[in-house]
Amino acid sequence: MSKSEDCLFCKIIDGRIPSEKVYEDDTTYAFKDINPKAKVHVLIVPKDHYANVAELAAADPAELAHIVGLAQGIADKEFSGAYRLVFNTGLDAGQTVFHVHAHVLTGEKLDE
Ligand code: IU
Repeated sequence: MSKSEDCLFCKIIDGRIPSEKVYEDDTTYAFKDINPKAKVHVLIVPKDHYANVAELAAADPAELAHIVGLAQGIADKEFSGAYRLVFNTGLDAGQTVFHVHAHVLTGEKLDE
């Protein structure tokens, strides 16, 4: 499992920083965003460290597909199956944590 020592989300996955876990399996961890932008706002992260979604897609497309499936599952459980899936990629797009994470926004009708 590849880790990055200074990475905040690696520390969350390891439990060194607390989080409100909603799901975990061998490869993937999901937790509530501390600053929710929707009624349900979950971050899904691969346990392996990749800086962004392009790196993840190139190295492990099956994990990316797994994350999409988990997002769908959360939206099915929490709402009507509708959700917004966002991967901010790069500083100028608002990425602040450089461990790839899917924002899953659901639980209510979202603004367009
Ligand atoms: P961004 O796409 O890199 O901007 O998203 C980072 C998210 O991580 C952001 O929505 C924060 O609220 C969230 N977050 C968190 O849930 N827990 C933390 O300890 C920290 C950030 I720091």
